[in-house]
Amino acid sequence: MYGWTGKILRINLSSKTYRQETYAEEFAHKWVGGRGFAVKILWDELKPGIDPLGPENKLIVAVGPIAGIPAPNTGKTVVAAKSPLTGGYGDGNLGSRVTIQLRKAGYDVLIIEGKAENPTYVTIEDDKVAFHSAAEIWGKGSYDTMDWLYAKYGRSIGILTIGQGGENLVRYAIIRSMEGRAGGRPGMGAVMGSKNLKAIVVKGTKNIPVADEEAIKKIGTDDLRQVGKIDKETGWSIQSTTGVLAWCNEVAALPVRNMRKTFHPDAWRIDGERLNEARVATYGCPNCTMRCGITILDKEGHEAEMDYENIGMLGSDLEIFELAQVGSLNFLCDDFGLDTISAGGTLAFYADAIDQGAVEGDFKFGDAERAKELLRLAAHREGVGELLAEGSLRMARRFGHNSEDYAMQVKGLEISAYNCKFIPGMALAFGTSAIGAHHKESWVITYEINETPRDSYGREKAQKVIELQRIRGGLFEFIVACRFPWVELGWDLEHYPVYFNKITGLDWQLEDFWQVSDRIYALIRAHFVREFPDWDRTRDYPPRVWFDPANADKEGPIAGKILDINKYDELLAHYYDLRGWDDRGIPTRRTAEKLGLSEEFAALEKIIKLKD
Ligand code: PTT
Ligand code: SF4
Repeated sequence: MYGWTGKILRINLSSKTYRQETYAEEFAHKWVGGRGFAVKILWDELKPGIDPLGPENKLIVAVGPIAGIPAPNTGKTVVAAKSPLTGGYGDGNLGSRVTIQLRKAGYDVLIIEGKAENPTYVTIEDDKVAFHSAAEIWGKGSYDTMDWLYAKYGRSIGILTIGQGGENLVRYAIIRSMEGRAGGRPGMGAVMGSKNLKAIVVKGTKNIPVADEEAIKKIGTDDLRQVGKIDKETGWSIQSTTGVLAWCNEVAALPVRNMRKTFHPDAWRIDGERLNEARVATYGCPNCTMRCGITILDKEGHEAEMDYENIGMLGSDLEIFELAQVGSLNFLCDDFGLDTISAGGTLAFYADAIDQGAVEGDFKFGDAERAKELLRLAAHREGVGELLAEGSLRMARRFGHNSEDYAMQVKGLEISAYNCKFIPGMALAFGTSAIGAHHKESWVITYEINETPRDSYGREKAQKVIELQRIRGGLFEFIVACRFPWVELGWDLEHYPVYFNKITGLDWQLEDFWQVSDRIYALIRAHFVREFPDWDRTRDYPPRVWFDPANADKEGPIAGKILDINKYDELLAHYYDLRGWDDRGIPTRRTAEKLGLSEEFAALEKIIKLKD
């Protein structure tokens, strides 16, 4: 088998044992890699109802067939587990040297199970796995931890680590890797922490099995150069992801004040132009020629790496418009290992709940110093941090007073930095995003605002959401590559079957990938339904406040406009129909069969009756 190493490394932290397992070609062809491998393994191996923060949960680290080869943006890795934030399948995708080192060590997948007795870190060097005491690094931030590991093992190693947030089981703790890379929004860092696992270090020396090595070397190297050239010509990485902030402000899509407002006159102070002016360094993932990580000096003088989501959620949504202060909040999230989106959304919800009288507290929008202190408290679960560490949905359920209506999340995962109070297609994208409200699955917002009437709820919007989910939540997550060349530079999708075929020796067309995407989407949905057998379509609704006329903007481009709940429900019905899911949002028996999931759905049928 080319393209895949065909090997899984299973590590048990309770017994300090490990073993290599092989998987069949059929498994590789059906699930391809990354998210595909993770969703199938977790489906097979997790018992429904387990505590995501208990030893029965498993952490999967998975790459895909094109990961790590010299072709554009192939330095990404998927981390996945049952989510402590949503209770369903959760994952994330981060740039890491682990991608290449894991492939060179001879594996496509790591399965980490059990729980170490004491704080531990694990090293994987080809066939050798060792368990080490993490006593010296437990309690340290992710930057110090990475420096400590680099000093011991050299800078070429792949590292996945957590900060204090993961150690203290903050439900939105992420996993960190090289420089500013972070991933696993739905609490993958907390799952590592729950296993007393501070870090995973990987180093490999083998060759990645490629069918046509000469061809991939030539095409991949040419294409890396080409992507770099297009980036230079377009100037995309001058502002990188933050270029979108000014646009969001202009079209009334910016998160401001817990998403109660959609634009702000001070937004320019934290936009991409200001960020580029403040730039002190640029970082990127391995195998990337359009490096997008921009760092600035934060208020305390640390280097903080900033993306749009981070600035939107820790800046405008908290009404903090001093770039260095936003940098400080970003740096703290990175060091503590907290997801910036959920951390920002949770703090914004807290300030809003205090404003609305749902709870007493001493935090106000715009108070950067207190926000920093609250992040520290959350990461250590001290004082009010015990509450903040739970995320906005659980907090709302404790506060009552209808505060759940303005907890800006779907399925427990905080909404990324796009305020959709009047953007129906993007609201649907958040509503139906596989793992909770993440923009990574379907970023339909530019299509919707630039190319369609914003107030339409037509079937074509549901179709577009699915089309993007197939590419973003599917293709890029299972072949495992960064999607930015395609999203930002218009790099043709047709390049991907070429890489895939040269690597695997197969002859797939783009259409072949969409079947895999739909299969993965259906099985992720099955995970959620298995955990929540009372599943109904309201779980695919965004928060109530986006439907509340009292919450409509009073001025600006969308003054007086708000989402219509009945029309949203019709849009959702189109989405289900196009996907072959029933009116509860569950794939039908026929769809499951078509996707080769009869066995999995027969198991699901023991929990909930399926429809034809
Ligand atoms: C991703 C989510 C994002 S998406 C951002 S900014 W973005 C936030 N970044 C965080 C951060 O930084 N520090 C932190 N403590 N928490 C953070 N949480 C947020 O996490 C990321 C880039 C970006 S920057 C994006 S869009 C693209 N995402 C990709 C994806 O999801 N899949 C894929 N195949 N390619 C992608 N390319 C781009 O990668 P999650 P990274 Mg992250 C500091 O993982 O859980 O999906 O959350 O991976 O290596 O940092 O690169 O405007
Ligand atoms: Fe990493 Fe950015 Fe390059 Fe994508 S574009 S591979 S996120 S540095």
